[in-house]
Amino acid sequence: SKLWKGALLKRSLTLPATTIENGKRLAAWKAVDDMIDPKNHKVIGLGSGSTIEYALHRISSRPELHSMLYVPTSFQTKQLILQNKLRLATLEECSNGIDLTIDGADEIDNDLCAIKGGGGCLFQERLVAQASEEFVIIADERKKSNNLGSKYARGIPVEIVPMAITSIQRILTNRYTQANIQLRMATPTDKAGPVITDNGNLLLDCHLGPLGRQAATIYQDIKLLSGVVEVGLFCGMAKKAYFGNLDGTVDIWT
Ligand code: ABF
Repeated sequence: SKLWKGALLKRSLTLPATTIENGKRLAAWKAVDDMIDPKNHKVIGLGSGSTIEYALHRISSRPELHSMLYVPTSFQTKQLILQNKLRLATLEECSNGIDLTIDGADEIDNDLCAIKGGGGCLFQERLVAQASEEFVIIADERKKSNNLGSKYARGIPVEIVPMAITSIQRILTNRYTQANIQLRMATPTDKAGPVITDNGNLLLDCHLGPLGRQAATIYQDIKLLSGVVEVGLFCGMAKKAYFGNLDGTVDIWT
């Protein structure tokens, strides 16, 4: 269509039908088309990561979605909103809240509990999600899980104020004796130093093993420690999850 624009959009249109990237695109496009209401929505929150880029492309291709405000959850998403010439708003400006937020995730279980923060944006993602009337997750089929923590290899991300990093790593290591808890480094060889989040903090990746139904409890236990800014376990937040499958279909979990 003449309405479609943007280099990345062109890239996504040429994707073979059975790729992970196509799964991301299918989920993102369906969620945008199903969930954003051009007549009633005024403010939309946008998550971070590669799947959310496809949501941006879809929004960009539909002029009736250009009048509303878009709230980013990271430096990456802020740049995408600007590049796509959409209307940018900060969370502070949205005194009436956010109508809907669409975001990616790293692993999602049948209760729509999700591991998030593989991209390091968990704090702003949570802030925007909790300010939203509705929260929807988009992902490719690899992210479906029967037992949270059994699939995503990097562990539960925890964002921590720098001065607390050593003490919290020690506390968590003592508390979860089977766990492997690592400071996230910018490169595998550690030469570039630790990852610094958009908020100037550090990240611990906590391999706790499969969580079963304990995810919400573990979230609270870790979040209660002073110095912890956010924990990448999002339970009881999502209303729906859209999964793009390799066979070209989309599954919707509610
Ligand atoms: C954000 O981006 C994060 O919470 C999650 O870690 C990541 C998912 O990225 P992708 O869509 O690239 O897999 O949503």
